Amino acid sequence: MKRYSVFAVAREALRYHQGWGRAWRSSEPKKKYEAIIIGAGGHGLATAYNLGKNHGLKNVAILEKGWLGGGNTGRNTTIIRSNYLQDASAAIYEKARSLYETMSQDLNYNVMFSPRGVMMLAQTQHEIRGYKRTAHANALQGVSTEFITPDRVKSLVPIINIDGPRYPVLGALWQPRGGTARHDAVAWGYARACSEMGMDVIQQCEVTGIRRQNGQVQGVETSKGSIDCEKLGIVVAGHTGVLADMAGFRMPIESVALQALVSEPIKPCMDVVVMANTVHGYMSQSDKGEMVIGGGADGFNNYTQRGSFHHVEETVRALIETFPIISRLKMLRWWGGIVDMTGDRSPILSTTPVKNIFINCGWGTGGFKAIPGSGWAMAELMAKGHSSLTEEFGLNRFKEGKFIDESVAAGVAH
Ligand code: FAD
Ligand code: PYC
Repeated sequence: MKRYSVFAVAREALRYHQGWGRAWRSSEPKKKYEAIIIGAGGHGLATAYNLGKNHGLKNVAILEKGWLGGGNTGRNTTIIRSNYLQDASAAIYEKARSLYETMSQDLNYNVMFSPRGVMMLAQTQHEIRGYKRTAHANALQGVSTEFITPDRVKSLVPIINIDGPRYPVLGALWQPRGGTARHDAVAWGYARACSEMGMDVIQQCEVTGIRRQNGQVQGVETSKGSIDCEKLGIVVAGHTGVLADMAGFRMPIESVALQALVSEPIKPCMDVVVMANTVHGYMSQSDKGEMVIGGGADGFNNYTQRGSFHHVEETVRALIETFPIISRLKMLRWWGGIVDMTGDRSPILSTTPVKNIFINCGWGTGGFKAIPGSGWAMAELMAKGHSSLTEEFGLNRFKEGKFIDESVAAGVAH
């Protein structure tokens, strides 16, 4: 008789309870799908969810080479905000932020959205000008942000040192309805909803080839065999270049490591998110009490899911000046993800040179916040061939020079 450990039984019970029976057992793909999405990160899962919910396309498979949310979606620092400069960006990021407000109810899954407020510190005259400009643009776009004084910063974040010798705090761009959510719950919630619609979420299924005929997609080769599809969505973040190569075209994307770390847990001491872009550091406190810390992306291309030593040292050094109370904290965990950077720091949601292949990538260091809006827009693009939210994020902008410069909004991690 087969014997199960207590943990295995508990795990199965949890899976059953979460309604993932189909997704977890379905390791055998069907022969043909209306649509295949490559990548079970937040953007791939949200795309599939919206294909089913908004467009009635439910014969869909989501193929994942690792595990649900095991890419950047489960590795990020969960900051959600929509304080971008350009109108096209404000539209998609604010759509996403507003969808986060109701996501737990929509998915019937607690994603722990916490609109605690996000501030970006201005620590140079240049940043003051930049953030005031963003606040004015946001007012016109209907995004609620404001530029606040150092005294207001201090009252919102009592542990901050606003008189830092190198970089005093001169003000901040404040978005009161920005915040955080639990990243892996976002992936799990979407996966369960997709599974409930009858879709197949197939893990440990690596796409190794993309079949085409007469300039049109036919299907994919995977580690579990060959599968046909009518439409294909490539949503693989840092592996975009690899998948595009399989489909026979090139992408204007670079893959680099971005890292983060958490401290040992301490009592609640900071209830907003603070980003210090000039010194390349940011910090929030998790529900468990850990200080969640991150900094800039590595300056070289890489596919290794870990960060470099010099960055972590720089980040911690900068944050200690701004938050002296963290100087004696022990660090608990440290990890990295491979992010997909475009030259203008804006995403790509686009048709491609191959008919019926669509691509969603280029979210770089800032795509967690965009997941629900991106999924909504990408599904519309795949179902109808166009979406008002994706129009300006097409691949042709790199040919035509119509860049959507968001280097200030991308801020800290670049
Ligand atoms: P992913 O979650 O990476 O999903 C892509 C999936 O594709 C992966 O699971 C991968 O295994 C799979 N895949 C790849 N190749 C194949 C293949 N051949 N076959 C099948 N599957 C394949 N954003 C924010 O908004 N706020 C933040 O605070 C923030 N902090 C960050 C901190 C860190 C340390 C990192 C690394 C990123 C951070 N980001 C943040 C960025 C954010 O995490 C990403 O932009 C977002 O998660 C991208 O989601 P995705 O679904 O596109 O990619
Ligand atoms: O996009 O807000 C963001 C972010 C913070 C840290 C990494 N990305």
